[in-house]
Amino acid sequence: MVWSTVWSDRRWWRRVADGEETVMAHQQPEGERPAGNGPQSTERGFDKQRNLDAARNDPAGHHLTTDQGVRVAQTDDSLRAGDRGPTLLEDFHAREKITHFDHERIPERVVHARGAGAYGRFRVYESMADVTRADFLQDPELETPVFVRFSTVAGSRGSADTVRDVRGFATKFYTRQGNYDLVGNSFPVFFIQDGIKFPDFVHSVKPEPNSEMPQAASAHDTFWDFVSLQPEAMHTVMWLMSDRAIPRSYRMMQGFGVHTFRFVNAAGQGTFVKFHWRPLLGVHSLVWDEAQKCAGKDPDFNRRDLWTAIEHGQYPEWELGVQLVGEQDEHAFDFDLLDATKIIPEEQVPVRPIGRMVLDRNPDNFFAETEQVAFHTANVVPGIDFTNDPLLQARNFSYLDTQLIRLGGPNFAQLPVNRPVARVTNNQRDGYGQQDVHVGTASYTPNSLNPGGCPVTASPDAGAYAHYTQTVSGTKIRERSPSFQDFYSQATLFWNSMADWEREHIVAAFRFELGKCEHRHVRERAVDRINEIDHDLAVAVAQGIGVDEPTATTTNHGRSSPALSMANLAGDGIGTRTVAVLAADGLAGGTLRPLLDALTERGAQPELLGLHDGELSTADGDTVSAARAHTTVSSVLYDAVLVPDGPEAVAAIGADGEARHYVLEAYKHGKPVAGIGAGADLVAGLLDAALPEASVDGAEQGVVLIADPADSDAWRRFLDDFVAALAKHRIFTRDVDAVAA
Ligand code: HDD
Repeated sequence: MVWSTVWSDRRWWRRVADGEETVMAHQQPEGERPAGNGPQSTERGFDKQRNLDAARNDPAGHHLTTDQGVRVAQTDDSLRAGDRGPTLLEDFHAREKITHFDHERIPERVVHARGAGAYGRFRVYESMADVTRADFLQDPELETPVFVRFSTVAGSRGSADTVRDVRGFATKFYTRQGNYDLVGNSFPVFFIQDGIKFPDFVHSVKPEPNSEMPQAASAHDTFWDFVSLQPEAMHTVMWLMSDRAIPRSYRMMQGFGVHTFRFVNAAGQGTFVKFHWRPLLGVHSLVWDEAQKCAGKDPDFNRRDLWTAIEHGQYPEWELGVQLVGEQDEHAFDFDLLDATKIIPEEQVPVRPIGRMVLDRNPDNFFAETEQVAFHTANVVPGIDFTNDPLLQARNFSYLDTQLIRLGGPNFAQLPVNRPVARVTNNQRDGYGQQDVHVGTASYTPNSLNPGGCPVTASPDAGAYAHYTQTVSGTKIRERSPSFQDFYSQATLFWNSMADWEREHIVAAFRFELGKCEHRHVRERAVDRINEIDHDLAVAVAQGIGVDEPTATTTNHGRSSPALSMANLAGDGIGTRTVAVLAADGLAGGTLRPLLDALTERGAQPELLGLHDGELSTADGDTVSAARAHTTVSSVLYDAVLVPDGPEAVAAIGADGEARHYVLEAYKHGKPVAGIGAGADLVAGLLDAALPEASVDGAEQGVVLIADPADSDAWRRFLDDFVAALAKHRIFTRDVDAVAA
């Protein structure tokens, strides 16, 4: 019997749907039960959570035991000869406890060590049968469980979240046909074209080997030495210098499969495909000064943001899109589809939205799930295949290999988070940590000893993977194709597509990064490379880092792609935006409550930050609770800052240097700042003092003030203006350089 027969068994389906009993794999009656880690069926499809239930260990209602299940009476003192005597070897409990602790750590991922994960679901909008036979892309009614892990690349497991880096965006689809892993990044391109360069690239960006500095940063000599000697990196370097490298939230970040993959339909026909994830909250980033401060104020900034949103039921969503290219058009572009340093401009091939993913459950245990999850680009299902992209080919080797050392042997696919919901049956045996109890005498194919010679192979019609049929020929050669040799056109395309503020941030990023390089020749060579992208950009960078401006003038091709600019990807909602509402005793409760309600109704998250924690007395004799004291957090951890009304409270806020800093720092970072009544006077006064030369208020500048909150028209306008400013995310038209914050 093959699994498809088991799982289309109507009897079992009915039992689950009717809720007659909780059915788990290990409770299935003999004959119906899938051996090992079988699929878990629900009305909605195949439920990974049921599959995980078997592994969940909840201490509620249980005694403390040894690993052998023996109950423990005392775990605070080791067994000893006399109360001041030596510890006895006989103390099996102490030895087991300490030994297990000694072995708690496993090697961190060699890249992408720092990450955060969540479970969710994916559903396709309409059948994609015309291009792929992948089962999870056929039926809009079918929900496929997923686990997603976001990560930074260069830093260690304990490094800060908000460093300048690419972000990993890896999705494991637990499909009925087996696990499909889309192991992507937040940039659509990569630094190198051939995987054989990956160790070189990673060694260059990791901390320098003599000093192990700097942590989680590309701003050092070895990185810039490498990328300036390996110019294929320059397109991705442009993305790295842009604000894309400091996302406001994983929930506000695009994801890309990067490579050109191949869809294959039931007729065996192939179509090239690039994958795109688009966040429904829009694409937003931090600013660099803020990102650096966040790294100290809250090193878990992005991880906490994802966790908290899911805990609050604000489930992040992404739309999956594809760019499809017919095989006949493989050579229709001025770049090679197999070159992972290139995008297909969306103006040339539009992104077709095909489905939606929502993340709605945090893991129960970071180590068991987020740390032990093992992604692999070669985890594909029927209907999805590879291309000859040499970066992808190397990845198809590396991911399996790395799990063997990281997770300690070949049975990592049996770890709960990695277990497919599809039935696993094969003749792979033994190894460290084997979880399955394989039954039967024959562990080979073909055999005549197991009933029916099982496990037997299946035909593609019965769901077996069929590799795309392709004629391959060629001379054995260690050489890059001439079609991979254009290193700069798309870097220029990216630069040309940026809004003014994006360009300013890129110049500042180059100056910061290269300004950290000790070797002058590295700075100079990097400027030469930038000059190949755009002369004006290179001049601007050179001026900031004290090297000669490049004399060679280069020609910018002038093309742009609007889809590349974050200015065009902002979205318009304020869902989950955080607002720091500064508060002190004596604040005006009458205007505060409707304000908080109005923001909350629109999905934002205002937080009352008291000059002290606990209850705050309001001017009308009531009390409100502070969410926390303002000294425990910082303006950089919020999307906007607001000072409410109440002369007594505002006087106290105005007298507190840290509270004043909230307003000025938020302004410097382009965030909306708002004030009500006396609070408006304070905000205006602070900004006037900081920028005496400039006219800084005005809703269009994101400075939203209301003098008289009792004026209902003005109040409505105030709310609308504040919401509109929040939706813009940042106001980058401000001149903030003079603000000392
Ligand atoms: Fe990789 C991890 C994404 C090129 C070798 N990679 C890793 C992760 C992501 C990516 C998201 C973390 C997965 C997780 O959360 O567990 N990697 C990419 C992308 C690439 C890329 C989008 C280019 C398009 N990677 C790449 C190359 C190689 C590797 C060329 C090797 C030849 N990557 C690895 C690895 C890692 C890894 C060493 C470390 C931990 C792991 O695999 O599980 O095998």
